[in-house]
Amino acid sequence: HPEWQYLDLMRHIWAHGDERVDRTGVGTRSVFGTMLRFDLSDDRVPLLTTKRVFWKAAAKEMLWFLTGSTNIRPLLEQGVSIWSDWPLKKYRQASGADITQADFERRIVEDNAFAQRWGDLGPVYGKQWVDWPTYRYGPDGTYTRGPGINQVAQVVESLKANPGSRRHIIEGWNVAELDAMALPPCHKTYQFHVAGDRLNCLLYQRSCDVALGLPFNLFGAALLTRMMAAQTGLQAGELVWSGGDTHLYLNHGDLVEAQLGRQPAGQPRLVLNRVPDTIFDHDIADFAVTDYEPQGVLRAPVAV
Ligand code: DHF
Ligand code: TMP
Repeated sequence: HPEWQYLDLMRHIWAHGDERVDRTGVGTRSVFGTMLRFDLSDDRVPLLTTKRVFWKAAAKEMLWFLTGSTNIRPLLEQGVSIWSDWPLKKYRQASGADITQADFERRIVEDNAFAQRWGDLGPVYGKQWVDWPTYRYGPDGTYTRGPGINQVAQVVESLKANPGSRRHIIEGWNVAELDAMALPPCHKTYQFHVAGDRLNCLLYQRSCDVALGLPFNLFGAALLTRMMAAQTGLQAGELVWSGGDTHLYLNHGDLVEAQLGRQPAGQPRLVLNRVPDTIFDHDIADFAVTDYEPQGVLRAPVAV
């Protein structure tokens, strides 16, 4: 079963990872330089069965990237709270207010001015993917703004026009803007590759929370690959996932122990019900997961 790769990685990190103090102060066990491979053919999707993964939240996050939005408001309107911790922390620090996460989220949804002021994450994935800022160097030695670049649209076009290219890349790591981002991109580089009628994808993730982030990131990358394949008349081939600092937080021990006591079972499938005119016109209703009978939810705290 392909999921053993995930469980073996988890077991290896917990047993042999280097213990280190990380940015969040929680501490991790970590290994550097890891790889997982998943066959995406025949609607197969790397969706974990050893715990329930809320794949619709991951799908909504991916569609939110494609809209170019960097504000958590549209996510909250769809019931997705995975990006709330960071704006909430900032608001609490700035205002000194002792607001609950639920009240903060309600205010973001109900109060547009509040959402503009406190709900934005800076120029994160969505901005870089579909509106990467450009600057033109003029004869007088000054820069002027050029039009933004839609990398996703460009890769769709390059896959069709020049499938053999080795330059099909969507990049999140805009060095000049990292300091304005709530979190520099983790899943920072997606490279696509055409082999015959197959579309392969390699995701390079510089930093990976194996227990919480990775299940979402694998599903998201598979979904993106499927949408790209649908737009370009290709079949999804293989997802190659590659991690830099690949870690387990020290407070995830209960989850690790519980999950490693389970056995993967079943082969979930991701069905695309509809292929819209462009990759930007997808709706969550376009996606269905079948044959998914996961074991129970495993909760763990997110390190902020
Ligand atoms: N920080 C850290 N430390 N780890 C992350 O995985 C992470 N991921 C981010 C932003 N910052 C991060 C964005 N993605 C969850 C999943 C993905 C995600 C953020 C959070 C999460 O909490 N998942 C829980 C609950 C999911 C739900 O209720 O919808 C899970 O059990 O999978
Ligand atoms: P860092 O910026 O100090 O590396 O912290 C980011 C943390 O968030 C790290 O634990 C990796 C995790 N993460 C994921 O694993 N996947 C994601 O999609 C995101 C946004 C973060």
